[in-house]
Amino acid sequence: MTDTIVAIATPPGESALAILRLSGDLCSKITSKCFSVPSPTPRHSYVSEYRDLCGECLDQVVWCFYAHGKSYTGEEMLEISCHGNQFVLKAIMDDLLAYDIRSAEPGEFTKRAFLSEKIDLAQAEAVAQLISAQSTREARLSKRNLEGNLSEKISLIQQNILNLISKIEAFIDFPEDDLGESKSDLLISETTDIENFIETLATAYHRNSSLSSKRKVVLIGCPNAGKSTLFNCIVGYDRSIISATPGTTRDYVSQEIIINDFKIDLIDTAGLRDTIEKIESAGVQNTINQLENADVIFIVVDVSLPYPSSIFQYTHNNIESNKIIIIENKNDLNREISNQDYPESFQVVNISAKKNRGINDVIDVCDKCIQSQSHSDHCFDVLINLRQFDCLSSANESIKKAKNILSDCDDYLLASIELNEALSHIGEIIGHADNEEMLDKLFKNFCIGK
Ligand SMILES: Nc1nc2c(ncn2[C@@H]2O[C@H](COP(=O)(O)OP(=O)(O)OP(=O)(O)O)[C@@H](O)[C@H]2O)c(=O)[nH]1
Ligand SMILES: [Mg+2]
Repeated sequence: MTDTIVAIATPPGESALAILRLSGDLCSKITSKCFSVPSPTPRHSYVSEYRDLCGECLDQVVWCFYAHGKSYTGEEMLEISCHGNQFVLKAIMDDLLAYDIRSAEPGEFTKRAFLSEKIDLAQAEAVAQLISAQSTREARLSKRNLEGNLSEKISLIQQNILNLISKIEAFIDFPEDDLGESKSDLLISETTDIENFIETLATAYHRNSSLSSKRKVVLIGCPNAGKSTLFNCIVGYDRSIISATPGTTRDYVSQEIIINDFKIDLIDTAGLRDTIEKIESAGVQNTINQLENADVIFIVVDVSLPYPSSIFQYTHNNIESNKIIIIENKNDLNREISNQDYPESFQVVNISAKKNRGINDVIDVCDKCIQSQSHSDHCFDVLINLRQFDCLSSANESIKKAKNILSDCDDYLLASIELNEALSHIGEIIGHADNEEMLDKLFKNFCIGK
């Protein structure tokens, strides 16, 4: 009998609904005690009052029972949807904990799914990757891994290595069947094919940073250019203070937004100017710091004023010009600026933040700029994380050694040992259930309830 575990599977805070999830042998006892349904039909939605140990109704809930062997974890499971109020959730949670049920550890549901062989380790990792995906493409690729796309490739590699081992071992067992030069060449060529396949698969790891990191978009400009007004227009509410007094924004203000396929940290900054005022000068330094690692820099200029040449001293040489976009703001006022003054390579977008005109153009140009920097194509539609990359690299080291041994044609037993070593590294990608330490390390990074 396994412990029965429970977790709140939805994020904290107020919401229309929240979900509690249970896994273990006590699930059917709970349906009997709390909902008075002793033998629920699996995968059927019930609407019931949740009655606690004292018989008091805590909420009206929708629940679904999953039978042993036919659930995510492979154990009996129960999912309860209640109203998304923290007091309601706490009351239900406390009541469940009063039975012999304990709070789930992070990732414990998925760990149980893995241990009961419902999914392999690569699929378990895909669950965490899907939940934390930072871009549409990362989410799509994680879903493909979860469906078994990576596991299929791993199993193909395993098959090919096993074939190779059996051919070599046949020679070891029957040395009188001389391999001959052509057969030996064939083995080397098969080894090279496996090596190349693993190598190509491993390179998918290198595009991870472009798939799985949030993008950073920074608004800079002279004081009063309208940065905060534009910032508020993009985020959709009054996040930053706007005023006609130059030097209003001091600390930078950051807000996470989503533009099409990417999560973005949009950052409003203090206006750039030479100042001896201590706090403002700290703000200016903060702005300069924010330019580091920025994916897109919007230079907001006020078109009703002359060209602010001073601003370009801050966008020093090491910022690539394709990351910089000029936003000509206040186009509802008479134009004073001359656009001939801009460095030629910069894109220019014309808007009035105050009148909410041209904001979609800003969003479009930002999206295009980010897309153009995202090289996410690869011949395999898979996601490879660091752990998997390390396993692939170690496997390939052994494959290379085996190939060298085969080329020298001296010790087939040693080549077979190396190939078995490679097989073991490849196997770690989809997982051995006996490596407790590795499993604990891996699942502790999951969220609770998953
Ligand atoms: N006419 C006009 N006024 C604008 C426009 N955008 C901003 N303003 C005004 O310009 C003034 C400064 O706007 P902010 O958004 O606070 O400017 P900022 O660049 O954040 O200024 P600092 O935080 O001081 O660096 C405010 O009075 C805004 O209402 C615009 O498109 N047209
Ligand atoms: Mg401001």
